[in-house]
Amino acid sequence: MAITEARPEASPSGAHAISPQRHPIMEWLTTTDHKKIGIMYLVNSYFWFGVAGLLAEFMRTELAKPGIQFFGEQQYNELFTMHGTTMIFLFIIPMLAGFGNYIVPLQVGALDMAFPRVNALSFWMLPLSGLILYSGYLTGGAACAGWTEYPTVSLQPCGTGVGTDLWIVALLLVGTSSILGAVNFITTIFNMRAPGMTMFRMPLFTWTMLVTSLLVLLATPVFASALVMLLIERNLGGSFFDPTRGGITVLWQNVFWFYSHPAVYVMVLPGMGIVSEVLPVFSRKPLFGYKAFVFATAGIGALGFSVWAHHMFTTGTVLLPFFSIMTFLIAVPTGVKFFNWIATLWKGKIWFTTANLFAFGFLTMFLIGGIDGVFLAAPPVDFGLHDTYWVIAHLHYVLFGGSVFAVYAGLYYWWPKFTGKRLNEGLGKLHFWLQMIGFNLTFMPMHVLGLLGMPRRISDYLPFPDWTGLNQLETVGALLIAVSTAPFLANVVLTMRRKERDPENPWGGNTLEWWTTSPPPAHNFDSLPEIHSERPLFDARHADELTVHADATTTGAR
Ligand code: HEM
Ligand SMILES: [Cu+2]
Repeated sequence: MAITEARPEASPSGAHAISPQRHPIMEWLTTTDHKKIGIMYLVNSYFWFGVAGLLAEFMRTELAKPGIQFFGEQQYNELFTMHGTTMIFLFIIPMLAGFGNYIVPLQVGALDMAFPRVNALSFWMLPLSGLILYSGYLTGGAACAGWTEYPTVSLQPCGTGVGTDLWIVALLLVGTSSILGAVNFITTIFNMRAPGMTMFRMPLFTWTMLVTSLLVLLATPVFASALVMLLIERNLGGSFFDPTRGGITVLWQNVFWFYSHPAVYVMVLPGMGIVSEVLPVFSRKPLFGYKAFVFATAGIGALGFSVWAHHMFTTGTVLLPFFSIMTFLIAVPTGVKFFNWIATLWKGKIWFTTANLFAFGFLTMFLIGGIDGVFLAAPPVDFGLHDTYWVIAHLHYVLFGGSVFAVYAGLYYWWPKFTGKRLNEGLGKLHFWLQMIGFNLTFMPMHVLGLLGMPRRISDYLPFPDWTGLNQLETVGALLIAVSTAPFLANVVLTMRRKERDPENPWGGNTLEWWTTSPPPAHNFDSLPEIHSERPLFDARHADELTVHADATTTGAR
């Protein structure tokens, strides 16, 4: 293929060229190479995915029938708190940052992140905060007031233990890590792009990481302030939230959601970016409406700051029409993106790889999650569904159906970049279908349970026959999700042990990360192509057929 001819020869010395004497373990522990740090992010986050998944299986086992089986109320409170907190703060957010770390410098043609040592610091805070969070279990009880940690609960007997303080400290660390990471991404993207890589020639994943980083930078300090207030209130006699001591309870909710709603986009925008890399490559077409996609991403980011109080409709303290309308509005740029994706697929030569299947999984499941959310955006509906299983269905269709499917799309797509070898497609497809079926079995019935009025965050429920049946279905689904990861893990091991390597650019990718070797050398690139569009490799392959103008600002080679 022309692409291998166009690719420059990489240095034969490879990644260890910089420090040949160091022990490989020391090399990983002290590395400032964004690729190694990216891999550590991914491995660490995936580990916490497993831990939080295990807690979810415990919850589903408890809920398989009415009555208390294994976990009493307090233990169940700890389970869903630790599950939600871990999934969000130790898995999804850092997992996507891991992709960003590995891929963004390569996609913009940079040698590394702007601040490599700060990058290492951002990473190492994460395993530490995980240990701090889970050490709560050693102090007689982990945090138990939900991942939202409302002071109405966290200041009450349930939350008086040290576990809640450890939760606060752990999240302060995660927040600091995120902020440092965001500064690093923003600086790298603004200042370290290769010659010719204008903003509107950047790959879409890089664009989504830029907008995500801006959200993190603006929102996370607000969350940090809330955490510090809660820490002071709990330990130093402050009174911010406790109304019996002059505090305002909904203050926490305002500050918390001012961060946590934008954080939803931190968890989803990079996933949209991954899907926007995967779909065009496997449809053999450029993404339809590149600029519209970029503006829609920026629009979602900006609107994301004006909707936080839709989590507080039932408190009676917020202006319902305003927050409702703003929430409906967010569906508009999201809809634009769906048009981008569908039009990209339209008449494309679709290649049904595992990565692409997961991207389709993202499109369909995230769409359901989005529609669930539009229902909740209508206050009269929300008043009925608030704190029921409908909300649990909605949040999992967004975060699992959206983010997790996108994460797997990214893993299958970029695995040959990380390792030089593709994952096995047969096992990959088995993984996809088991997960797809398990996911829907688990979370689709939650809509019905929500409509039937089953509240969230309960370890026991009344023995209505239709509740029990649906709950059992969900438990089976949750087991199937766990089973679905077995082919994936087996795939990873088998691929690692396989000797022969795949072509450097097995999918025919068009963005800069595919210009260099797989895996890339420590310094990333030996040379760079001329960049005239958002698909420099396509241009290089078709240089003889196309007249590309160096001053073209957008997509030259259609
Ligand atoms: C193996 C797959 C999963 C299963 C079986 C599962 C199951 C559950 C269940 C049963 C609850 C409800 C607890 C309750 O209200 O009583 C829950 C809550 C939650 N889950 Fe999951 N979940 C899974 C994956 C995920 C993922 C991937 C994420 C996010 C990335 C996530 C985020 C959350 C959050 C934020 C909550 C709310 C916790 C709270 O109420 O404080 N879950 N999950
Ligand atoms: Cu929200």
